[in-house]
Amino acid sequence: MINEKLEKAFNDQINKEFYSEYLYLAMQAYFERLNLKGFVNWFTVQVQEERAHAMGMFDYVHQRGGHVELEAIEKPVTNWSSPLQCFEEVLKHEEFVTSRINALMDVAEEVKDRAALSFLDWYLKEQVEEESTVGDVLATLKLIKDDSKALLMLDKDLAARTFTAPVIG
Ligand code: OFO
Repeated sequence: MINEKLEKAFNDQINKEFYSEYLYLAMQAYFERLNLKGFVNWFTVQVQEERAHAMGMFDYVHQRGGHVELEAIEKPVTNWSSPLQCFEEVLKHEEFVTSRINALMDVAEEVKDRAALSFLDWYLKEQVEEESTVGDVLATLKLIKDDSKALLMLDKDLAARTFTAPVIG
């Protein structure tokens, strides 16, 4: 049976993961408005990944005999001044998520739940990958500046991203 404090911390993180899904869906809509279909595709995959992150924890809490209690999802920002500014926000958000996963692991450590720590290892590695992927797109956007031809080339690259359901834990 999962410790109550840890159950609450998992529930908080499930809410954050659903918020991530919602935020990236808002960004997907932003790129739809800009008619940049490769970016739209990139966010479509990102949205699916966030849902998988949330559901991985949702299933885990149940597997451990705990209860999931869903809370309201915060309204995300829905507009950005440029693709560059949008990706700056993506990186900031992923760094925030990393800090939350670390905090969740702190609770698992505090209540000496080694099984939960081992489960959360996957999320920690995933955050390293997420920050690196986002950092790459951000670095390219910084180089592009106002060059619309280069932006369209990046858009074409981002159209190639595909979703593979992760095996969590
Ligand atoms: Fe983007 O990693 Fe989950 O939130």
